[in-house]
Amino acid sequence: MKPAKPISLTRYLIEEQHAGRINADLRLLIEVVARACKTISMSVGKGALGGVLGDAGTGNIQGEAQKKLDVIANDVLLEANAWGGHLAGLASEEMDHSQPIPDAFQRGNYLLLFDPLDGSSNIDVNISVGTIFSVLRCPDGVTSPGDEHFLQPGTTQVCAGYTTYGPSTMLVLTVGHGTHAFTLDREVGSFIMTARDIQIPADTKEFAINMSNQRHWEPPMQRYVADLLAGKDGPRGKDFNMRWVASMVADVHRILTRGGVFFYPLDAKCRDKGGKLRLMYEANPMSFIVEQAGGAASTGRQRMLEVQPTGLHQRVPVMLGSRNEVAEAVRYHAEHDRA
Ligand code: AHM
Ligand code: MG
Repeated sequence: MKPAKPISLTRYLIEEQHAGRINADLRLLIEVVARACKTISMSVGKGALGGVLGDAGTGNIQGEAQKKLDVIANDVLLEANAWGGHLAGLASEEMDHSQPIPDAFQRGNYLLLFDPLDGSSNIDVNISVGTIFSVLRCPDGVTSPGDEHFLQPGTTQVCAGYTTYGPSTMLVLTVGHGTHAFTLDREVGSFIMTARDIQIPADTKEFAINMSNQRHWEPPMQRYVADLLAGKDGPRGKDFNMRWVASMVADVHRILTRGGVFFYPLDAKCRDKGGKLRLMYEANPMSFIVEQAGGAASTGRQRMLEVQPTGLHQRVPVMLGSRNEVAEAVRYHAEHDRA
């Protein structure tokens, strides 16, 4: 990552507004999300002392058991974003359907989607987790948006970001003019820019995948990863290293920092659902961030940001990161499909 002049998130957003790249409502929206993420960061950081670890005893629409922190993070984001007047509606991994902003509050022109606590299987073992979010425009003339109004391809996102709650808390953001990183100064309580215009190296020798699913992958994925593992002795002619945190935010953050590729491909276990990761609040925001950093993101068969969503909780295969390596994986899929 390139070091940056250490300006605050607030100053960065005001400069973007003065440059005509965002309006005041979007600036406020991002500030509110960032403030909510600071609150989540405090809860995550307290760990066992805050009584926030463990299962909530409930499940979400995806049939996944919710952790206490999944529920806490969702509530923090919902409350923070309800009353600012910048949003028309919200949708979350943890809610069956989207919610329009209540009648009691003023409504704005944006739609916010989020995964309040991604990687939550890692909470109880004190490994990095994060929040992922995506901002869309509410279609013209719609004042009380329903799920169908959120079903816009990733190319229409006006902002995407994630926060990683790791050794330090970082917010990584794009409004379509590069990808920038901000580190939380815990004493001051502000996000301070620590990397501007992040560029993911085009080539890499590092990949991230859950290898335990290997036998369930489609043939082109099996062949591609087998060639990576063959290293110098195989057709790729170089050795590859592997990392898997099982927190997409942490794995993507490593890729933004030093390059690499991340895969959650289709496998026999999740084929009926279309994949494991969710398009609207995981794959799309991450793909926007990665593309804005010079990387690429694909389903293996289509540019991620061009997928036309059909459901709020739709799942997709995900391949993203260093653009030449994503292109290699896509090539294996294309060759397989042609044959
Ligand atoms: P979550 O949103 O329920 O936490 O699930 C998404 C997470 C990603 O962060 C991560 O890449 C993946 O699931 C890990 O899956 P697995 O446990 O199969 O390795
Ligand atoms: Mg998630």
